[in-house]
Amino acid sequence: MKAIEVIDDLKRRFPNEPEYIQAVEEVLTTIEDTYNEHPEFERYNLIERLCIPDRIFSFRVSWIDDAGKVRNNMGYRIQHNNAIGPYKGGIRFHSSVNQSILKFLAFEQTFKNSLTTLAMGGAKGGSDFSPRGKSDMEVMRFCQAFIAELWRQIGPDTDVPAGDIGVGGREVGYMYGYYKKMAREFTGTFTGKGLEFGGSLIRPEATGYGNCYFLLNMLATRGIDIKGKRVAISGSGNVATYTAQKLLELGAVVVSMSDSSGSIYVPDGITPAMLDYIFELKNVYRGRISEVAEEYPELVKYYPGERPWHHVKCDIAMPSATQNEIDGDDARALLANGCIAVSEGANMPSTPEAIKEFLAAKILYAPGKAANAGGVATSGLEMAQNSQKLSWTAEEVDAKLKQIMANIHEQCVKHGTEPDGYINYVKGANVAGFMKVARAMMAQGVL
Ligand code: NDP
Ligand code: 2IT
Repeated sequence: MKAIEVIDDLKRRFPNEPEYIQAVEEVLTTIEDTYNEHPEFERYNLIERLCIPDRIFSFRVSWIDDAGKVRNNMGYRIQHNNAIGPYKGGIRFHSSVNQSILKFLAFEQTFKNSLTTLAMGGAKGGSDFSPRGKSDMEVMRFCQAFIAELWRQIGPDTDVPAGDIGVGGREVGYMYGYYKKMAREFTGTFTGKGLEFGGSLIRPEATGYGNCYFLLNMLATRGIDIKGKRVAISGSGNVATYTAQKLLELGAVVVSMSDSSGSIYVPDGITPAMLDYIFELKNVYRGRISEVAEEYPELVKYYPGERPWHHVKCDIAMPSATQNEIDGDDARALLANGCIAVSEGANMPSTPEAIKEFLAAKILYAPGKAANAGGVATSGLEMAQNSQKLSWTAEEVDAKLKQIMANIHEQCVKHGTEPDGYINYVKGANVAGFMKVARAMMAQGVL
């Protein structure tokens, strides 16, 4: 396999899908050598079958808003690969959603899920519907219309969706409820469910906590203590807020958060009371991050329209908002400001140019498919609990999450350590994630 030839061919066949091509290119260029050590892979044209999703469902979602107007959105589910387990991955509701973005996410999910060591294939779904500014009833009607189309394609051993951007506990509850009504079954077909109906303790916290655990493993390779380290976080949703919570517990100083309208800079660090305010602001009032600066004018500065990377002096960056939110300039600014580690809560937040900068500077750099895998891993634990009709304690789930993140770190070290000792986590995560899926695909024949 020549990575460049496969990529060129995919570009020709899918010319309007830049995010998908970007994700494929990152993986193929790092696994090329390993792949070519196995001529049997090429005989089975494994690479093309691994890059192109098994199937894509796309459909119109029609719903009625509070004013009685009929609205139409697009809905999708990409079932990418189920070689190692049922399709598994989140659902994203955001105005930017399109097929290219969901294809990149489903592709990434396949490798991420493989890294968790649990039996989960890769999928992703979503809609260009945005819950922002919609009433609860509108969100409910939309979720029901979305599942009315999708329910036949998902199931506890077929395809198990969960949350992502714009989809949290509220949306999962509405979608799961409608799924249950249509399928006439009470099974673990969604993860991220409410605790009263099959959800797992620690699932809401898991992506952010898991990213912090991964970061601790990375810092340990250089004997660095997290206490007192200044951390810039982007986003202020599920992943960002629980990352901040765990960082405060660990004694780090969280100096920024953001949303799509701008970012806040908190030179002395976000306090526990401020973080409580942010949780309430985001989850109850569904407000904006700018309101934190209004509430704490002496402590917080707001930068409208800006991402956190330029104006914040930080030791560590944990991008936790969206794809391509750190470009080459942002990466250079972070490095110039003394950043020693980047651990990605979001999926593909760094552009290829930014990744090049981080690797060239030989800082600790963890790609999302390793660092944010704690979320889906805990979804896997939720599936296991649902199958057994049992609930584990928060301590049990947290201990398993820590162990899984340590395992992922170990796999990255094993497959990504370069001759000079530098751990290339991009290569490590891609090679480790790929090999398990590849072996499973080989064993199952051409499908
Ligand atoms: P949320 O919807 O809870 O939060 C998303 C946050 O990112 C919000 O602050 C939002 O701001 C901001 N954001 C979204 N889109 C953009 C954009 N285009 N530009 C700038 N800011 C943006 O989502 P999550 O916290 O769940 O997800 C965040 C990231 O983490 C995503 O990349 C997701 O794929 C990834 N992830 C999530 C997991 C999970 O379990 N939830 C697991 C693994 C990865 P605003 O309110 O203004 O839109
Ligand atoms: O990107 C991700 O890993 C998620 N949004 C979580 C997926 C899941 O199935 O828990």
